[in-house]
Amino acid sequence: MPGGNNTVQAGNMEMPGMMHMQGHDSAMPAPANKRSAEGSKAPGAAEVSFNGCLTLTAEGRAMLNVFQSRKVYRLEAQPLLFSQNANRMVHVTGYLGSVLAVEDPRVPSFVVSRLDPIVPNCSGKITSAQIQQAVMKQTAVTQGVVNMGDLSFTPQTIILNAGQRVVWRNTSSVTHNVIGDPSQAVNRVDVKLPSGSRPFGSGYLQPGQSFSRVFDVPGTYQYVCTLHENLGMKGVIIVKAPQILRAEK
Ligand SMILES: [Cu+2]
Repeated sequence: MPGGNNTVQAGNMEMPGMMHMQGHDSAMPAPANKRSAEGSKAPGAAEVSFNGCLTLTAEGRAMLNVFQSRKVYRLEAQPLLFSQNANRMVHVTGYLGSVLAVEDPRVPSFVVSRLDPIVPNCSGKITSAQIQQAVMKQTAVTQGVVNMGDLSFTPQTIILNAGQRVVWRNTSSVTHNVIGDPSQAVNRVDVKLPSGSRPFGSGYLQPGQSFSRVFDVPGTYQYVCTLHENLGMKGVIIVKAPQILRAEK
């Protein structure tokens, strides 16, 4: 298992009040690209991201308690988005400040343009490394391609919106398969599907061959390569209902 990429995004964790980066040729080329494309909403307002626990007050206000910080923001966006994600650790991207009157100057507002749930609770036992890993999983995947190595699916976990297609490519030199059917698995418990979804299987995939499937039913899918299941060749697909978990303003 190669672990070399895990440290690359360390600087991306939490960036309240992030400085504008000048276009240095040598350092950190990638992260700035995404931001510059979206920076036209509020003049002077730089898009920033936070990780934190989303809670709802008795009055129904959405608050973000920033991870490993005393900072609290009142979140603004679609109420549905917040009620679906209450008491979860979330990754929010958006803008500081608001056009609305600030009710409590000690609690600044944060206008959410995008929200990704990253951990289904707000346990204090979560480490920043785990948060970072979860954020990377959430944000890294834009297209559903899974490469099949000698004994692994890469990425092992892929996150999609409902209706998207996953393509598995056998990029190794050995035969594999993709099995999301408990009755075909070596160990039934290795395969799990959301209720309402249909089992699937690719048949044998020789080196160079591929298989694809569209995922319409939201939920978590655990699948295996039955030829290497006992050696740990397992994968996970998380299919999200986009209208609930993602808000584009
Ligand atoms: Cu295999």
